[in-house]
Amino acid sequence: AGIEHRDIEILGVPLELGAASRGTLMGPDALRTAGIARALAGLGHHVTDHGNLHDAPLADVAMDPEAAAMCRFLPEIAGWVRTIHARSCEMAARGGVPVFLGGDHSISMGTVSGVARHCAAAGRELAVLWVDAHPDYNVPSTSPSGNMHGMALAFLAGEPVLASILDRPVQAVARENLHVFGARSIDPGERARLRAHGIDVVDMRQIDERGVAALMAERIARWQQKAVWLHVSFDVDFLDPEAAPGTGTVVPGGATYREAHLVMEMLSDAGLVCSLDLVELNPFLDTRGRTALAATELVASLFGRRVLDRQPGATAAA
Ligand code: 4U7
Ligand code: MN
Ligand code: MN
Ligand code: MN
Repeated sequence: AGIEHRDIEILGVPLELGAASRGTLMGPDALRTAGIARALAGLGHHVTDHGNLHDAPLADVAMDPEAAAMCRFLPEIAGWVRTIHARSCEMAARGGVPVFLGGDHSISMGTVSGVARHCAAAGRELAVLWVDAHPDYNVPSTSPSGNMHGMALAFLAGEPVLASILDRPVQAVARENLHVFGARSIDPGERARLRAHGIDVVDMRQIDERGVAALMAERIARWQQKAVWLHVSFDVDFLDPEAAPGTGTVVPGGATYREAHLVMEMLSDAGLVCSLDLVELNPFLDTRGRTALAATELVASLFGRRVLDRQPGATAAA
């Protein structure tokens, strides 16, 4: 069975100020060195690399001052988010598959909000799969660090205190359409908010107990029923530090290399993914490109690479 060929549009977003450690600004270039565009083109896709976004001007953010004081590099990051948002919305509207190479995870405030704006205009329901060791659901008052990559999903859920990061109304993603997958580090205030909001969080224990296949099959069935636009936001710290040492917030007990591929393969079979973030790669911390290469292989799986063709009906049972 052949794969469906798609127009893939790559945009590098070299932002690092949302994370505690410097170096994710080299992420897009390391992924290019690892051969991400070649791998996708080799699968038959039409790939356009738009290069990297440039430094954005500082933004004036009308946030409550007490909250703003808890957000590190707020004017810088809001400037980037506004620029990313405009580009993302434009890319989504062109009809290809936008692929954003980070950059720390605060870029997703722009990428996903841009896609969300397009979906609202096009009448598509948006679902977001946040593949990550962390839910990134902090608000300024619950963040232990003030680092904005830990607040990205809360912003996308429409958290009012963060809304002024964007210079236009935020098209919030419905809470029932937010899915965190792979969590194993959640802050106390963050946990309380996730529970209060009823967010679907798959932690590593569930993955241990039930396996990736059953958990993904359940979610895929729901997404297919609703014919959603699925945006995947993939933080490389989902992977165990053994498989992906090149990131600033490693947490032990992560997904194996194969578990991560199975997520991608199942998503690819389902044909649901319309946009992707690949974030938090820090080449300065990497070991001989291991994390950049692993991430590149995972993206290839997401866009159709298979070891063997599968027979119709050979999909995993829930
Ligand atoms: B990442 C953290 F306290 N929760 O808010 C925080 F543990 O994009 C980490 O998922 C956030 O890597 C990690 O600073 C953000 C911390
Ligand atoms: Mn993250
Ligand atoms: Mn993370
Ligand atoms: Mn991180």
